[in-house]
Amino acid sequence: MEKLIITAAICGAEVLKEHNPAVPYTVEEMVREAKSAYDAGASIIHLHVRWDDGTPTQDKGRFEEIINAIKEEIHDVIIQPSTGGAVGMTDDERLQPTELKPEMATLDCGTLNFGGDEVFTNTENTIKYFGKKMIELGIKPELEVFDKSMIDMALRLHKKGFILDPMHFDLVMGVNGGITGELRDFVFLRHSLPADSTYTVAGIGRFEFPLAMAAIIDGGHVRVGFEDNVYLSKGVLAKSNGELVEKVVRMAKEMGRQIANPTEARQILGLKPLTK
Ligand code: KMH
Ligand code: ZN
Repeated sequence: MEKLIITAAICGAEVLKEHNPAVPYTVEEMVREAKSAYDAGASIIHLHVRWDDGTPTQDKGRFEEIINAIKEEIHDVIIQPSTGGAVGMTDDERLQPTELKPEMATLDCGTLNFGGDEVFTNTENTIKYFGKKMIELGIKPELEVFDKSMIDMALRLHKKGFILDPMHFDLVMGVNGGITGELRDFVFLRHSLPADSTYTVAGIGRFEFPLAMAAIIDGGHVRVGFEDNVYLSKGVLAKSNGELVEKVVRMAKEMGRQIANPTEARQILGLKPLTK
């Protein structure tokens, strides 16, 4: 079986220090959390950024500052900025980090309720616009799907040339408004993907580790991190993103699955090798 790629979603746009004091906002905190995840075995950092007071932003300069600071500490890690940003941001606001030409970025494949009155809007034209932009800039999209219909949308837009092969999906499961994190739904989504695609699974809250185990067994890949879940186990806050990654590494080892380093992750995902 392919080695396991672990992505750490270290920050997100919604989770706060009130939920877990280790949630990073400042440049130094971002570096600390990225490094803890990398040292534990993550090869991809899914990155949202905040201002020092915790406000989410897609500001290009803030992304640049934080990416440079992370890369100074961990040179070979794959940085995957979010183009989802936070609910309510405009398309062009969300796209700012793509101007830095990262290797990967997320591409959200549909609109969903996001709890309360919040709606995370991704119209068909938004997805086409983001897809085209990523092709122009040579960025590999991680296709974030929060429900089965979003896989179908990605496949339609792939046929029309807005998304290129090889496709890589992120099954985000358990968002309030999206598909549940139950195993039955994981099997449904997983078997709805093209055979030549790769996927990672991001289980929200209590679904994080059961779905990680399902993907480990199935040959998929795993995303963990404070964006999705702040607990190491029931009622026990994780001290760092690294602790969440360490748990996945332990689970993978028990199941005989080896962990991919960033070079191996690039090979699996069809990314260019690092030149220096
Ligand atoms: N913060 C959510 C509204 C992404 O990173 O692409 C969107 C999100 C998805 O987190
Ligand atoms: Zn995200």
